Amino acid sequence: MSNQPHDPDAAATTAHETPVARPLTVAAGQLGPIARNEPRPSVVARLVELLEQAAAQGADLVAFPELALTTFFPRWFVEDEPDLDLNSFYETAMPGPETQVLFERARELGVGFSLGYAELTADGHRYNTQILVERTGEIVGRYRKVHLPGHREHEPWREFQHLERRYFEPGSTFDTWRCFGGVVGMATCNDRRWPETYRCLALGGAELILIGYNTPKHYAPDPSQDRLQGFHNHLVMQAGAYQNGSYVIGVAKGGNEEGVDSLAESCIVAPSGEILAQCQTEGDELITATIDLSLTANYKNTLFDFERYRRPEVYGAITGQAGATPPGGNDG
Ligand code: ING
Repeated sequence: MSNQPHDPDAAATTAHETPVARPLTVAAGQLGPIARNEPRPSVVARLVELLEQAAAQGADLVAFPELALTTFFPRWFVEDEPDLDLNSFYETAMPGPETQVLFERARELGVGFSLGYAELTADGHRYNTQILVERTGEIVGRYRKVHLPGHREHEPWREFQHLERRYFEPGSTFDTWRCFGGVVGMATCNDRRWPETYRCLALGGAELILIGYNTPKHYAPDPSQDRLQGFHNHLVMQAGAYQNGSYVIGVAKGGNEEGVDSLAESCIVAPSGEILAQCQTEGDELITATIDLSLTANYKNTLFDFERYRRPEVYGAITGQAGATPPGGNDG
């Protein structure tokens, strides 16, 4: 073991050879509203239609939204949950009888996808889950939402609830997977607002991050943010992409869903932070972009060369505590 201190600059002097291009055509399959009583087969047919459009445009991969099989049911509180027939919103098998057709069509078309849905495990655990499916129709990755926003108990003062902390348990890992010719990670909705999400995935080598979201335009705890929902949505994904040298696809379930105006504006973001494509409607809409995963090196090997520039020994506060500790405590 050399007793020389690690000199991250030593390696940096070598010229970076031009990486071999790794083109990939990606798509965001945005959904408009899903009604509370819309049957699964009807929703799956909408997803298949977007898959067909993607295949027609030569896409290799389509990202679908969070909770893409049902309405965003955490907007409701039900005294005793069976009234909501809560379990009717969860999938106990994936693929299941009503989603199998999506996997089969994807395999026939040679198009992979990510899909958000409510997961009920055999031992009774509930997660806000996303899966990653390769062009073979095989599930290659699964992510359970880490950052659950909103609240647990009924808050009747709100126009609508945001009870994800009641209906889901949080996930506990940010994983990445080698597929589609690169390294892919996933995150869900509120996760995109936390920089830790992108950094953990990028530390796992993520070159493409797929994020589904359901975002009400009205934020009850601070309505002054309502007018900024679109700005904040793109701000966090563009920053996350740039600061981690990764492509990001943000894909919405938008429009007025069961009376709640939800943000659309799905987009495909380059590692530069630039938006390459953006949805123009609040309904079912496909956007595509042909990206080159090798271009992530332009950032990962220079400005954001983690090995060379990061100082984890200085960042202890990030994993050592949850809340802020100002000098002299919170009362100053
Ligand atoms: N939804 C929202 C999101 O983070 C929210 C919660 C809504 C936060 C409005 C801020 C403003 O986009 C989910 N599902 O996480």
